[in-house]
Amino acid sequence: MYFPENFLWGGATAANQCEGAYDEDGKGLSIQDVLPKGFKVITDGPTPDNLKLKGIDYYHRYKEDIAMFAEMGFKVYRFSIAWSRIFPTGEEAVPNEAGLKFYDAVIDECLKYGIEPLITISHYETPLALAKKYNGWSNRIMIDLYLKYCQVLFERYKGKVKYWVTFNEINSILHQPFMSGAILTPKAQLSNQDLYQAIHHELVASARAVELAHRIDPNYKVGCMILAVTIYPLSPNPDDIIEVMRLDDENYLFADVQARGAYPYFAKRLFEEKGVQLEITDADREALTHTVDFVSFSYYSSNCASADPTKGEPTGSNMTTNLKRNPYSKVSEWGWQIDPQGLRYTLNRLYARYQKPLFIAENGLGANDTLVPDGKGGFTVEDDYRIKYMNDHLVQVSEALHDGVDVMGYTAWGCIDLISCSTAEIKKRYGMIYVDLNSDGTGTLARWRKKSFDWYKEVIATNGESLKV
Ligand code: BGP
Repeated sequence: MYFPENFLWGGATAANQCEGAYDEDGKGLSIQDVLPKGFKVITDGPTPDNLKLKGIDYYHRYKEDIAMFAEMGFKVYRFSIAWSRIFPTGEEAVPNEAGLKFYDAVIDECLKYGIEPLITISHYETPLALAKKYNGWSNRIMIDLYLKYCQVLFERYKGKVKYWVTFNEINSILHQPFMSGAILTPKAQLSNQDLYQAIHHELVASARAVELAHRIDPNYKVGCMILAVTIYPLSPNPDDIIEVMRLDDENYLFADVQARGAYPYFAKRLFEEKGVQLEITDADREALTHTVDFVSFSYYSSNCASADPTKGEPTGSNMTTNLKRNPYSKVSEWGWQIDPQGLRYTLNRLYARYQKPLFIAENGLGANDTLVPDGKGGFTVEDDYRIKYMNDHLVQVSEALHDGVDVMGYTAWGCIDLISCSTAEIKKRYGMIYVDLNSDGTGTLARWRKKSFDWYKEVIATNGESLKV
Protein backbone atom coordinates (compact mmCIF):
# COMPACT_ATOMS: atom_id res chain seq x y z
CA MET A 1 0.00 0.00 0.00
CA TYR A 2 1.14 3.53 -0.73
CA PHE A 3 -0.18 5.60 2.17
CA PRO A 4 2.28 8.25 3.36
CA GLU A 5 3.30 8.33 7.03
CA ASN A 6 1.33 11.50 7.74
CA PHE A 7 -1.88 10.34 5.99
CA LEU A 8 -4.89 11.75 7.84
CA TRP A 9 -7.17 8.82 8.65
CA GLY A 10 -10.46 9.63 10.29
CA GLY A 11 -14.20 10.05 10.11
CA ALA A 12 -16.77 12.74 9.37
CA THR A 13 -20.12 13.97 10.70
CA ALA A 14 -22.30 17.06 10.32
CA ALA A 15 -23.90 18.97 13.18
CA ASN A 16 -27.48 18.76 11.93
CA GLN A 17 -27.31 15.00 11.45
CA CYS A 18 -25.95 14.05 14.87
CA GLU A 19 -26.11 16.80 17.50
CA GLY A 20 -29.83 16.99 18.22
CA ALA A 21 -30.53 19.59 20.95
CA TYR A 22 -32.02 21.71 18.20
CA ASP A 23 -33.27 24.41 20.56
CA GLU A 24 -30.81 24.18 23.44
CA ASP A 25 -28.42 26.83 24.74
CA GLY A 26 -29.80 29.55 22.51
CA LYS A 27 -29.57 27.73 19.18
CA GLY A 28 -31.78 29.23 16.49
CA LEU A 29 -33.65 27.13 13.95
CA SER A 30 -31.70 25.98 10.94
CA ILE A 31 -33.11 24.93 7.59
CA GLN A 32 -32.69 21.30 8.68
CA ASP A 33 -35.21 21.78 11.47
CA VAL A 34 -37.91 22.07 8.79
CA LEU A 35 -36.74 19.16 6.63
CA PRO A 36 -38.20 16.06 8.32
CA LYS A 37 -37.95 13.90 5.20
CA GLY A 38 -34.63 15.00 3.77
CA PHE A 39 -34.81 17.58 1.04
CA LYS A 40 -38.25 16.54 -0.22
CA VAL A 41 -40.59 18.25 2.27
CA ILE A 42 -40.31 21.68 3.90
CA THR A 43 -42.48 22.21 6.97
CA ASP A 44 -43.48 25.50 8.62
CA GLY A 45 -41.57 24.70 11.78
CA PRO A 46 -40.04 21.75 13.66
CA THR A 47 -42.27 18.65 13.63
CA PRO A 48 -42.02 15.60 15.91
CA ASP A 49 -41.26 13.29 12.97
CA ASN A 50 -37.97 15.13 12.30
CA LEU A 51 -35.33 12.78 13.72
CA LYS A 52 -32.67 15.47 13.43
CA LEU A 53 -34.21 17.47 16.28
CA LYS A 54 -32.84 14.90 18.72
CA GLY A 55 -30.27 13.39 16.37
CA ILE A 56 -28.11 10.79 18.10
CA ASP A 57 -27.82 13.15 21.07
CA TYR A 58 -24.19 13.84 20.23
CA TYR A 59 -24.65 17.27 21.84
CA HIS A 60 -24.67 15.53 25.21
CA ARG A 61 -22.57 12.48 24.36
CA TYR A 62 -19.72 13.91 22.27
CA LYS A 63 -17.14 12.93 24.89
CA GLU A 64 -18.08 9.27 24.72
CA ASP A 65 -18.20 9.44 20.90
CA ILE A 66 -14.86 11.19 20.46
CA ALA A 67 -13.28 8.71 22.90
CA MET A 68 -14.44 5.94 20.57
CA PHE A 69 -13.02 7.78 17.54
CA ALA A 70 -9.73 8.00 19.45
CA GLU A 71 -9.92 4.30 20.20
CA MET A 72 -10.10 3.65 16.45
CA GLY A 73 -6.96 5.75 16.12
CA PHE A 74 -8.41 8.73 14.23
CA LYS A 75 -5.82 11.31 13.21
CA VAL A 76 -8.50 13.73 12.01
CA TYR A 77 -12.17 14.29 12.73
CA ARG A 78 -14.27 16.28 10.31
CA PHE A 79 -17.37 17.88 11.82
CA SER A 80 -19.41 20.96 11.15
CA ILE A 81 -20.36 23.90 13.30
CA ALA A 82 -24.06 24.71 13.33
CA TRP A 83 -24.19 28.34 12.21
CA SER A 84 -27.45 28.86 14.12
CA ARG A 85 -25.77 27.90 17.42
CA ILE A 86 -23.34 30.79 16.92
CA PHE A 87 -25.70 33.30 15.31
CA PRO A 88 -29.26 32.06 15.96
CA THR A 89 -30.82 34.19 13.23
CA GLY A 90 -27.58 34.94 11.40
CA GLU A 91 -27.95 38.67 12.10
CA GLU A 92 -27.06 39.14 15.78
CA ALA A 93 -24.25 41.60 16.46
CA VAL A 94 -22.72 39.36 19.10
CA PRO A 95 -22.25 35.58 18.85
CA ASN A 96 -24.00 33.19 21.21
CA GLU A 97 -21.38 32.33 23.82
CA ALA A 98 -23.12 29.09 24.85
CA GLY A 99 -22.93 27.82 21.29
CA LEU A 100 -19.24 28.63 21.06
CA LYS A 101 -18.56 26.95 24.40
CA PHE A 102 -19.96 23.70 23.03
CA TYR A 103 -17.51 23.74 20.12
CA ASP A 104 -14.66 24.83 22.43
CA ALA A 105 -15.33 21.62 24.34
CA VAL A 106 -15.58 19.44 21.22
CA ILE A 107 -12.32 20.83 19.87
CA ASP A 108 -10.54 20.41 23.21
CA GLU A 109 -11.79 16.84 23.41
CA CYS A 110 -10.27 16.12 19.97
CA LEU A 111 -6.98 17.76 20.87
CA LYS A 112 -6.82 15.77 24.11
CA TYR A 113 -6.46 12.64 21.95
CA GLY A 114 -4.22 14.24 19.33
CA ILE A 115 -7.06 14.27 16.79
CA GLU A 116 -6.83 17.11 14.27
CA PRO A 117 -10.21 18.87 13.87
CA LEU A 118 -11.30 19.61 10.30
CA ILE A 119 -14.24 21.97 10.46
CA THR A 120 -16.95 22.43 7.87
CA ILE A 121 -18.19 25.97 8.35
CA SER A 122 -21.48 25.46 6.52
CA HIS A 123 -22.93 21.96 6.07
CA TYR A 124 -26.53 22.33 4.85
CA GLU A 125 -27.55 24.11 8.06
CA THR A 126 -27.98 27.80 7.32
CA PRO A 127 -30.06 29.67 9.94
CA LEU A 128 -33.69 29.37 8.85
CA ALA A 129 -34.25 33.08 9.45
CA LEU A 130 -31.85 33.88 6.61
CA ALA A 131 -33.80 31.65 4.24
CA LYS A 132 -37.06 33.34 5.22
CA LYS A 133 -35.85 36.92 5.23
CA TYR A 134 -33.42 36.94 2.32
CA ASN A 135 -34.18 33.80 0.30
CA GLY A 136 -30.78 32.55 1.34
CA TRP A 137 -27.78 32.87 -0.92
CA SER A 138 -29.76 34.52 -3.69
CA ASN A 139 -29.18 37.70 -1.68
CA ARG A 140 -25.74 39.29 -1.64
CA ILE A 141 -26.10 40.22 2.02
CA MET A 142 -25.31 36.58 2.84
CA ILE A 143 -21.65 37.16 1.99
CA ASP A 144 -21.16 39.58 4.89
CA LEU A 145 -23.26 37.53 7.30
CA TYR A 146 -21.23 34.43 6.49
CA LEU A 147 -17.94 36.29 6.88
CA LYS A 148 -19.00 37.66 10.24
CA TYR A 149 -19.59 34.07 11.35
CA CYS A 150 -16.25 32.92 9.85
CA GLN A 151 -14.39 35.70 11.62
CA VAL A 152 -15.70 34.57 14.99
CA LEU A 153 -14.56 31.00 14.31
CA PHE A 154 -11.18 31.89 12.85
CA GLU A 155 -10.34 34.18 15.77
CA ARG A 156 -11.64 31.87 18.46
CA TYR A 157 -9.91 28.71 17.23
CA LYS A 158 -6.60 30.20 16.14
CA GLY A 159 -3.79 27.88 17.26
CA LYS A 160 -6.19 25.00 17.91
CA VAL A 161 -7.68 24.20 14.52
CA LYS A 162 -5.72 23.97 11.29
CA TYR A 163 -8.16 22.66 8.65
CA TRP A 164 -11.34 24.37 7.47
CA VAL A 165 -13.82 23.71 4.69
CA THR A 166 -15.97 26.64 3.58
CA PHE A 167 -19.13 24.95 2.21
CA ASN A 168 -20.15 21.30 2.15
CA GLU A 169 -20.72 20.02 -1.40
CA ILE A 170 -21.05 23.55 -2.76
CA ASN A 171 -22.13 22.30 -6.21
CA SER A 172 -25.16 20.48 -4.79
CA ILE A 173 -27.02 23.81 -5.02
CA LEU A 174 -27.57 22.88 -8.67
CA HIS A 175 -29.86 20.08 -7.50
CA GLN A 176 -31.01 21.14 -4.01
CA PRO A 177 -31.25 24.95 -3.85
CA PHE A 178 -32.96 24.99 -0.45
CA MET A 179 -30.80 22.53 1.45
CA SER A 180 -27.60 23.73 -0.13
CA GLY A 181 -28.32 27.41 -0.67
CA ALA A 182 -31.19 28.18 1.76
CA ILE A 183 -33.21 29.36 -1.25
CA LEU A 184 -36.94 28.99 -0.59
CA THR A 185 -38.04 29.52 -4.19
CA PRO A 186 -39.06 26.05 -5.41
CA LYS A 187 -36.50 24.62 -7.80
CA ALA A 188 -38.94 24.51 -10.72
CA GLN A 189 -39.52 28.25 -10.39
CA LEU A 190 -35.94 29.27 -9.73
CA SER A 191 -34.44 30.97 -12.77
CA ASN A 192 -30.92 30.17 -13.91
CA GLN A 193 -30.15 33.83 -13.39
CA ASP A 194 -31.07 33.67 -9.69
CA LEU A 195 -29.45 30.28 -9.20
CA TYR A 196 -26.11 31.32 -10.68
CA GLN A 197 -26.15 34.66 -8.89
CA ALA A 198 -26.59 32.72 -5.63
CA ILE A 199 -23.71 30.44 -6.64
CA HIS A 200 -21.60 33.52 -7.34
CA HIS A 201 -22.36 34.88 -3.88
CA GLU A 202 -21.25 31.60 -2.30
CA LEU A 203 -18.07 31.51 -4.37
CA VAL A 204 -17.19 35.08 -3.38
CA ALA A 205 -17.96 34.29 0.27
CA SER A 206 -15.78 31.19 0.11
CA ALA A 207 -12.85 33.08 -1.43
CA ARG A 208 -13.16 35.93 1.05
CA ALA A 209 -13.21 33.38 3.87
CA VAL A 210 -9.94 31.94 2.54
CA GLU A 211 -8.42 35.41 2.51
CA LEU A 212 -9.72 36.16 6.01
CA ALA A 213 -8.49 32.85 7.42
CA HIS A 214 -4.99 33.37 6.06
CA ARG A 215 -4.95 36.93 7.39
CA ILE A 216 -5.96 35.78 10.88
CA ASP A 217 -3.64 32.77 10.95
CA PRO A 218 -1.21 32.05 8.10
CA ASN A 219 -1.10 28.42 9.28
CA TYR A 220 -4.75 27.86 8.46
CA LYS A 221 -5.42 25.49 5.56
CA VAL A 222 -8.76 26.16 3.93
CA GLY A 223 -10.39 23.84 1.45
CA CYS A 224 -13.37 23.78 -0.86
CA MET A 225 -15.64 20.74 -0.86
CA ILE A 226 -17.53 19.37 -3.81
CA LEU A 227 -19.93 16.54 -4.45
CA ALA A 228 -17.84 14.51 -6.90
CA VAL A 229 -20.51 13.49 -9.35
CA THR A 230 -18.36 11.09 -11.31
CA ILE A 231 -20.01 10.48 -14.65
CA TYR A 232 -19.20 8.04 -17.44
CA PRO A 233 -20.74 8.17 -20.92
CA LEU A 234 -23.54 5.62 -21.25
CA SER A 235 -22.15 4.66 -24.66
CA PRO A 236 -19.19 5.56 -26.91
CA ASN A 237 -21.54 7.72 -28.99
CA PRO A 238 -19.77 11.11 -29.29
CA ASP A 239 -23.05 12.77 -28.30
CA ASP A 240 -22.78 11.01 -24.94
CA ILE A 241 -19.13 12.03 -24.57
CA ILE A 242 -20.03 15.68 -25.13
CA GLU A 243 -22.96 15.37 -22.70
CA VAL A 244 -20.59 14.10 -20.00
CA MET A 245 -18.17 16.93 -20.76
CA ARG A 246 -21.03 19.42 -20.35
CA LEU A 247 -22.18 17.91 -17.05
CA ASP A 248 -18.60 17.78 -15.74
CA ASP A 249 -18.12 21.44 -16.60
CA GLU A 250 -21.29 22.38 -14.71
CA ASN A 251 -20.09 20.45 -11.66
CA TYR A 252 -16.45 21.43 -11.73
CA LEU A 253 -17.12 25.12 -12.37
CA PHE A 254 -17.32 25.57 -8.60
CA ALA A 255 -13.95 24.08 -7.71
CA ASP A 256 -12.47 25.66 -10.86
CA VAL A 257 -13.26 29.06 -9.37
CA GLN A 258 -12.24 28.10 -5.83
CA ALA A 259 -8.98 26.42 -6.79
CA ARG A 260 -7.93 28.58 -9.74
CA GLY A 261 -9.20 32.00 -8.75
CA ALA A 262 -11.48 32.94 -11.66
CA TYR A 263 -14.38 31.61 -13.71
CA PRO A 264 -13.16 28.93 -16.14
CA TYR A 265 -12.92 29.45 -19.90
CA PHE A 266 -16.18 27.60 -20.60
CA ALA A 267 -18.26 29.75 -18.24
CA LYS A 268 -18.93 32.40 -20.91
CA ARG A 269 -20.77 29.99 -23.21
CA LEU A 270 -22.42 28.16 -20.32
CA PHE A 271 -23.86 31.43 -18.99
CA GLU A 272 -24.93 32.57 -22.47
CA GLU A 273 -26.79 29.34 -23.09
CA LYS A 274 -28.46 29.48 -19.70
CA GLY A 275 -29.41 33.14 -20.13
CA VAL A 276 -27.32 34.20 -17.15
CA GLN A 277 -25.76 37.62 -16.75
CA LEU A 278 -23.90 37.67 -13.48
CA GLU A 279 -23.54 40.76 -11.42
CA ILE A 280 -19.80 40.63 -10.67
CA THR A 281 -18.08 43.62 -9.12
CA ASP A 282 -14.36 44.39 -9.38
CA ALA A 283 -14.11 43.61 -5.67
CA ASP A 284 -15.70 40.20 -6.36
CA ARG A 285 -13.10 39.50 -9.06
CA GLU A 286 -10.30 40.42 -6.70
CA ALA A 287 -11.79 38.28 -3.92
CA LEU A 288 -11.99 35.23 -6.15
CA THR A 289 -8.21 35.26 -6.64
CA HIS A 290 -7.82 33.94 -3.09
CA THR A 291 -7.71 30.25 -3.86
CA VAL A 292 -8.10 27.31 -1.53
CA ASP A 293 -5.19 25.35 -0.04
CA PHE A 294 -6.75 21.99 -0.79
CA VAL A 295 -9.68 20.47 -2.64
CA SER A 296 -11.92 18.12 -0.73
CA PHE A 297 -14.82 16.08 -2.02
CA SER A 298 -17.37 13.41 -1.24
CA TYR A 299 -17.39 10.24 -3.28
CA TYR A 300 -20.00 7.52 -2.91
CA SER A 301 -20.72 6.33 -6.41
CA SER A 302 -20.42 6.92 -10.12
CA ASN A 303 -23.17 7.22 -12.70
CA CYS A 304 -23.64 7.27 -16.45
CA ALA A 305 -25.15 9.95 -18.65
CA SER A 306 -26.58 10.01 -22.13
CA ALA A 307 -27.40 12.83 -24.53
CA ASP A 308 -30.69 11.02 -25.13
CA PRO A 309 -32.77 11.19 -21.93
CA THR A 310 -34.85 8.20 -23.02
CA LYS A 311 -31.80 5.91 -23.07
CA GLY A 312 -30.64 3.88 -20.08
CA GLU A 313 -32.18 3.10 -16.72
CA PRO A 314 -32.39 5.94 -14.17
CA THR A 315 -30.18 5.56 -11.08
CA GLY A 316 -31.31 5.74 -7.49
CA SER A 317 -28.91 8.61 -6.85
CA ASN A 318 -31.08 11.38 -5.48
CA MET A 319 -28.56 14.19 -5.15
CA THR A 320 -28.39 14.58 -8.91
CA THR A 321 -30.77 14.45 -11.82
CA ASN A 322 -31.20 12.34 -14.94
CA LEU A 323 -28.23 10.04 -14.41
CA LYS A 324 -28.20 6.45 -15.59
CA ARG A 325 -27.34 3.00 -14.31
CA ASN A 326 -24.01 1.46 -15.18
CA PRO A 327 -24.51 -2.20 -16.06
CA TYR A 328 -21.04 -2.94 -14.65
CA SER A 329 -21.74 -1.53 -11.17
CA LYS A 330 -23.40 -3.12 -8.17
CA VAL A 331 -25.87 -0.97 -6.23
CA SER A 332 -26.40 -0.28 -2.53
CA GLU A 333 -29.73 -0.96 -0.84
CA TRP A 334 -30.55 2.69 -1.54
CA GLY A 335 -29.75 2.32 -5.24
CA TRP A 336 -26.40 4.14 -5.12
CA GLN A 337 -23.96 2.54 -7.55
CA ILE A 338 -20.81 1.08 -6.06
CA ASP A 339 -17.62 1.77 -8.01
CA PRO A 340 -14.34 1.71 -6.05
CA GLN A 341 -12.22 2.31 -9.16
CA GLY A 342 -14.27 5.42 -9.74
CA LEU A 343 -12.56 6.88 -6.69
CA ARG A 344 -9.11 6.36 -8.20
CA TYR A 345 -10.41 7.87 -11.45
CA THR A 346 -11.92 10.85 -9.60
CA LEU A 347 -8.73 11.49 -7.62
CA ASN A 348 -6.69 11.48 -10.82
CA ARG A 349 -9.13 13.73 -12.67
CA LEU A 350 -9.30 16.25 -9.83
CA TYR A 351 -5.54 16.25 -9.38
CA ALA A 352 -4.93 16.77 -13.09
CA ARG A 353 -7.40 19.64 -13.04
CA TYR A 354 -6.25 21.42 -9.87
CA GLN A 355 -2.76 20.25 -8.90
CA LYS A 356 -3.68 20.89 -5.28
CA PRO A 357 -3.67 18.43 -2.38
CA LEU A 358 -6.90 16.44 -2.30
CA PHE A 359 -8.88 15.32 0.72
CA ILE A 360 -11.56 12.60 0.63
CA ALA A 361 -14.00 14.24 3.02
CA GLU A 362 -16.78 11.65 2.67
CA ASN A 363 -17.06 8.06 1.51
CA GLY A 364 -19.00 5.11 2.86
CA LEU A 365 -21.87 2.71 2.49
CA GLY A 366 -25.36 3.48 3.76
CA ALA A 367 -26.92 0.13 4.73
CA ASN A 368 -29.46 -1.55 6.99
CA ASP A 369 -27.66 -3.08 9.96
CA THR A 370 -28.78 -5.86 12.28
CA LEU A 371 -27.70 -5.74 15.89
CA VAL A 372 -26.62 -9.13 17.26
CA PRO A 373 -25.18 -10.21 20.64
CA ASP A 374 -21.40 -9.87 20.73
CA GLY A 375 -20.93 -12.84 23.06
CA LYS A 376 -19.57 -10.55 25.78
CA GLY A 377 -22.87 -9.31 27.12
CA GLY A 378 -23.15 -6.47 24.62
CA PHE A 379 -24.07 -6.09 20.96
CA THR A 380 -22.37 -5.71 17.61
CA VAL A 381 -23.11 -5.68 13.86
CA GLU A 382 -21.46 -8.13 11.48
CA ASP A 383 -21.06 -5.53 8.75
CA ASP A 384 -18.81 -7.35 6.32
CA TYR A 385 -20.53 -5.48 3.46
CA ARG A 386 -19.32 -2.17 4.91
CA ILE A 387 -15.82 -3.51 5.44
CA LYS A 388 -15.73 -4.66 1.82
CA TYR A 389 -16.95 -1.30 0.54
CA MET A 390 -14.38 0.64 2.56
CA ASN A 391 -11.56 -1.81 1.89
CA ASP A 392 -12.11 -1.69 -1.86
CA HIS A 393 -12.30 2.09 -1.94
CA LEU A 394 -9.20 2.51 0.21
CA VAL A 395 -7.26 0.13 -2.04
CA GLN A 396 -8.11 2.51 -4.88
CA VAL A 397 -6.93 5.48 -2.81
CA SER A 398 -3.62 3.68 -2.48
CA GLU A 399 -3.59 3.15 -6.25
CA ALA A 400 -4.15 6.87 -6.77
CA LEU A 401 -1.31 7.67 -4.36
CA HIS A 402 0.84 5.27 -6.39
CA ASP A 403 -0.29 7.14 -9.52
CA GLY A 404 1.27 10.21 -7.94
CA VAL A 405 -1.85 11.99 -6.68
CA ASP A 406 -1.33 14.06 -3.53
CA VAL A 407 -4.04 12.75 -1.16
CA MET A 408 -3.94 14.26 2.32
CA GLY A 409 -6.47 12.08 4.05
CA TYR A 410 -9.72 10.17 4.20
CA THR A 411 -12.66 10.73 6.53
CA ALA A 412 -15.22 7.93 6.50
CA TRP A 413 -18.69 9.45 6.32
CA GLY A 414 -20.94 8.99 9.34
CA CYS A 415 -18.26 7.19 11.32
CA ILE A 416 -20.94 6.92 13.97
CA ASP A 417 -24.53 6.23 12.77
CA LEU A 418 -26.43 9.45 12.21
CA ILE A 419 -29.55 10.76 10.49
CA SER A 420 -29.34 10.53 6.71
CA CYS A 421 -29.14 13.73 4.75
CA SER A 422 -31.22 12.90 1.69
CA THR A 423 -34.01 10.95 3.43
CA ALA A 424 -33.69 11.87 7.15
CA GLU A 425 -33.77 8.19 8.10
CA ILE A 426 -31.71 6.48 10.80
CA LYS A 427 -31.90 3.08 9.15
CA LYS A 428 -29.52 4.20 6.41
CA ARG A 429 -26.44 3.65 8.56
CA TYR A 430 -22.85 4.42 7.64
CA GLY A 431 -21.18 4.09 11.03
CA MET A 432 -18.54 1.87 12.47
CA ILE A 433 -20.34 2.65 15.72
CA TYR A 434 -23.97 1.56 15.97
CA VAL A 435 -26.43 3.88 17.70
CA ASP A 436 -29.48 2.28 19.27
CA LEU A 437 -32.09 4.53 17.70
CA ASN A 438 -35.16 3.36 15.80
CA SER A 439 -37.06 4.99 12.95
CA ASP A 440 -39.88 6.00 15.32
CA GLY A 441 -37.41 7.84 17.55
CA THR A 442 -37.34 5.19 20.28
CA GLY A 443 -34.14 3.49 21.45
CA THR A 444 -31.63 3.74 24.28
CA LEU A 445 -29.08 5.68 22.19
CA ALA A 446 -26.44 3.24 23.45
CA ARG A 447 -23.35 3.01 21.26
CA TRP A 448 -22.03 -0.40 20.09
CA ARG A 449 -18.86 -1.20 18.19
CA LYS A 450 -19.56 -2.87 14.85
CA LYS A 451 -17.17 -5.37 13.26
CA SER A 452 -15.94 -2.53 11.02
CA PHE A 453 -14.80 -0.68 14.16
CA ASP A 454 -11.97 -3.14 14.83
CA TRP A 455 -11.31 -3.49 11.12
CA TYR A 456 -10.81 0.29 10.65
CA LYS A 457 -8.74 0.46 13.81
CA GLU A 458 -6.34 -2.03 12.30
CA VAL A 459 -6.27 -0.26 8.94
CA ILE A 460 -5.24 2.94 10.71
CA ALA A 461 -2.76 1.21 13.02
CA THR A 462 -1.03 -0.44 10.05
CA ASN A 463 -1.30 2.69 7.87
CA GLY A 464 -3.28 0.72 5.30
CA GLU A 465 -1.09 -2.39 5.20
CA SER A 466 -3.94 -4.56 6.50
CA LEU A 467 -6.12 -3.72 3.46
CA LYS A 468 -6.85 -6.64 1.13
CA VAL A 469 -6.29 -6.34 -2.60
C1 BGP B 1 -23.57 13.91 1.40
C2 BGP B 1 -23.72 14.86 2.56
C3 BGP B 1 -23.76 14.22 3.91
C4 BGP B 1 -24.25 12.81 3.94
C5 BGP B 1 -23.95 11.97 2.74
C6 BGP B 1 -24.69 10.67 2.64
O1 BGP B 1 -24.19 14.40 0.28
O2 BGP B 1 -22.69 15.81 2.59
O3 BGP B 1 -24.32 15.12 4.79
O4 BGP B 1 -25.32 12.53 4.68
O5 BGP B 1 -24.13 12.66 1.55
O6 BGP B 1 -25.98 10.90 2.17
P1 BGP B 1 -27.24 10.28 2.84
O7 BGP B 1 -27.15 10.64 4.27
O8 BGP B 1 -28.39 10.87 2.16
O9 BGP B 1 -27.12 8.81 2.62
